[in-house]
Amino acid sequence: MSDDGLAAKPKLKPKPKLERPKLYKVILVNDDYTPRDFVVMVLKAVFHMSEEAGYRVMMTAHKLGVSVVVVCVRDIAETKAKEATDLAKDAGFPLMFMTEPEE
Ligand code: TYC
Repeated sequence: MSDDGLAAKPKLKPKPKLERPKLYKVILVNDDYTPRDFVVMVLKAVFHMSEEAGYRVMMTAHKLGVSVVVVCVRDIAETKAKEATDLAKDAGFPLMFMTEPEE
């Protein structure tokens, strides 16, 4: 095919750059009052963890003071942290979940 300059050129649409969303950690905080079983129950109910994973995360917070539960987008992290903290509050326990941006 000779190039008469009329051939349709593929349109080069500039691709809008999708920024990768910033990720947030949900952090479980230890306290002296919430029963271990209750912490594991919350981790299973809110974060869909297995008994074993929940126990491991709970024991890490128990021993070290804090433990990372999950890393996800901000909206989900804040919703889950609030849901879990509220579940404990309703049961009369001071259990706390915080969120913080991942470096
Ligand atoms: N330290 C609590 C106890 O001995 C158990 C516990 C573990 C509470 C982890 C909170 O994030 C926590 N009953």
